[in-house]
Amino acid sequence: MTTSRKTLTAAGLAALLALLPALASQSTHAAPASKWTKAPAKTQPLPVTVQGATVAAVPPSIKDTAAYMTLTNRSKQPIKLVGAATSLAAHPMLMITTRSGGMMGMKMVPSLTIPAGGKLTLHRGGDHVMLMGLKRPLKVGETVTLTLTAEDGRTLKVSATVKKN
Ligand SMILES: [Cu+2]
Repeated sequence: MTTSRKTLTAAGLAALLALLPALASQSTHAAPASKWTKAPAKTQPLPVTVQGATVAAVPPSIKDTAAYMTLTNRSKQPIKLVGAATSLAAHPMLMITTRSGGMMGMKMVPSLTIPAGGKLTLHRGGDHVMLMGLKRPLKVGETVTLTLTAEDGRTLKVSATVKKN
């Protein structure tokens, strides 16, 4: 009994050892591959038109601001935005404005959707792209770049003007 068990274990171990390099190489190659195979297939730009993109000017001591714009979806499918990026701020994020019992607040959300053939308006007191942790003071009138990312990996570059409200 003991002998056969030992044999099994040894065989099992040998099989496992033989598998390990395969598993290891699979895991190191498979993860980036699945992540990147999506990107080349989605090189077309998002069918979205941007109008009136602005970033609210803030005094140099204030490190958070927000970006506003109107996004028009020219496709027949809703487009879910899942992220925002910019070199301007440490933590760009998608936010909604909440109201409860007369109190206004903001809440980070995982996505904002532009309805099929419709518009999503990002505005003060509504949905917006929050730019937390500004890395430098913004100048009124300057143009800054934001990148919005959709759920399928496609991105949209947005040029926004820094404006005083
Ligand atoms: Cu906010």
